[in-house]
Formats: sequence, C-alpha cells, structure tokens
Amino acid sequence: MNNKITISQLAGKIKEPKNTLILCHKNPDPDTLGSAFALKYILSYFGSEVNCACADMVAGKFSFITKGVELEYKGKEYERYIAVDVASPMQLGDLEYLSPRVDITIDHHEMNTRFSLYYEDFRASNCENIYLLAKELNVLDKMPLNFYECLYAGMSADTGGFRFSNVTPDTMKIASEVISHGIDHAEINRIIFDSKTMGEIRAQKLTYEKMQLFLDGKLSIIMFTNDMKSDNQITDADIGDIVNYIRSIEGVLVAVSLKQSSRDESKFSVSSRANVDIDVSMICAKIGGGGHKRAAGATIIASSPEEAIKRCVELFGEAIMNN
Ligand SMILES: [Mn+2]
Repeated sequence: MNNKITISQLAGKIKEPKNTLILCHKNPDPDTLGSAFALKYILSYFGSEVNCACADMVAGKFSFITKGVELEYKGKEYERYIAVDVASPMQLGDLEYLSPRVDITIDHHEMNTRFSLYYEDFRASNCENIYLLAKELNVLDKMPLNFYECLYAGMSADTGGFRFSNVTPDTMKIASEVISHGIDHAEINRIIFDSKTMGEIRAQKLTYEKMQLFLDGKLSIIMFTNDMKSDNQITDADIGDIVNYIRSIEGVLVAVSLKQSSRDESKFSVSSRANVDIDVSMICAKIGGGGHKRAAGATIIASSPEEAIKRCVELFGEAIMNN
C-alpha cells in the first residue's frame, strides 16, 4: 500500500482544525523539537488545539524552542496524532504504543518504516519540510519570530552547524530565508553547540576515559550504563550528542554510543555516526531502527552491557571490514 502523500495533500489535512498531539522522537534533539513547535504554530493558526509529547526529558537549554512547555504525555485522547522527525515506531521510545494511532508522519529520514500516512522529503533536516509546508499554506508571513527560531535550530543541529554532507544549496537557501526574519542565529548556534551543563562535561570526561576502540581503531564505542550515569550524576539528556566526541578520533570510520535504559536494563539505545560512506541507517534498520546514511539509531536488547557492545561490534564490524 502506498500511503505517501504530497505536500498539497498534507497542507489540506493540516488546515482541518482538530485536537492534535504532535509526537517527537526519543532523546529529543532540536530538529524533532523545532519541527513539533513550528508545526504547532501552523496548526494553531488554522484553529487546532495542539500539544506536543516526547518519551524523554528535554535538555533545559532547548527551552527557547519549547518555551518551557511540559512534553510528558499524560494519556489524554486526541482527534489527530502527527509524528515529526520519527523514522520508526521504535523511535517513539516509551510512547511507541501510540504508533498505531499516528495519522500522519512528516519526516526526512531515508530509512523510514512509513508506519502511518506519511509525507517525506529527504532534506538535511525535517525543519526544512515544515518551512516548505508553511510556504505551501501561504502562512510564512503570519508566523511569529519563534517559529523561525525553531526552524533554524533544527536545521543547524541536523547539519552540525551547516557543515555535514547532507547540506544542499536548498538548505542554505531556506536558512537564508529563515534568517531574514531577524532571528539571533549566532545565539541559537551558541546554545546548541557551545553551551554545556556540568553533567555533559562529566559525560564527556567519562567518554574519553571509557571509550573502546575495535577493528584497528576503525570503530569507537562508548557505553553508558545506569551505574555510570548515577555514580557521575549524568542524566540521559547529558549523553545526547556524546557520539560526536568519539567520532572525531583520527582513523575512526564509525562511532557508536550506547545508553542503558533506566526503565529496562536489558535495553540499550544505539546512536551511530559514519565518517565515511558506510550506510549506518541500513545497519540500524536490521534491528528495527532507522535514520540517515551517516547518522542513525536503534535499540539493542542484551543481557549485559558487555553483550550489547559485542553485538555492536558484530553489527557494524562487517560493513567496516568491507569498506
Ligand atoms: Mn532530523
């Protein structure tokens, strides 16, 4: 069944005023949050009541996107559910049980399981899709400044500050239009890239101490167990982008961070990054995850942290050896 919709079909649906819940992916980043809150402005403009939800805690520094709104889902019923930047039901984390209720997914991941009616365009960030939706609906000049702050945050975060291979001329064109609305883009970049909690600094220190190299230094892995988190006062949000630290080591082709779930110790969240042309989204898809060619995630079920690391070496090792 082809349940893909076009941007004009999506625009038609977005115009219908409905009580709506927007779902973000677990371990929320600025792209899923920016998509959700920018879409909230659009839906509200057309008369919908909107709330946003996420399975995990949002880092305090992203409150310029959420405006301090609580993202915990308290079980309320909605007429419409929209997932943004969510590649697979598993990416909803503890809200995965809501995936059969999702009416529309708006996403930019090449490896997407298309679990609902979906609109997709493989742009560098999902926030670009939200921008184009607003353009399609002719409401760009009706949006508040914060709408553009949300979009810029997602675009900048998913492109590593417009440095990654996913950046296209179109990305820069949209970024230019977004900036022209007068947002403080330098401040947004400072918050995203150059502002860290002490928990993040402790996580960073621990990462350099505890990371392991495999396959002649081509694969770097860091495991955060629940004990490591509690012993060092590190929250899950503090570990959000830790994989980037071990990705920057010379010679590393693929970097993987693993995080034990505090609710179920047999579950480990995988976040992977490739420095070369190795498709980590294909590897993550083998175990139910998804993402982009060079940045993807999944969940591993294992009896111990050691077992989870072993499983990762097997999963990513084959592609690295064939590279
Ligand atoms: Mn994204």
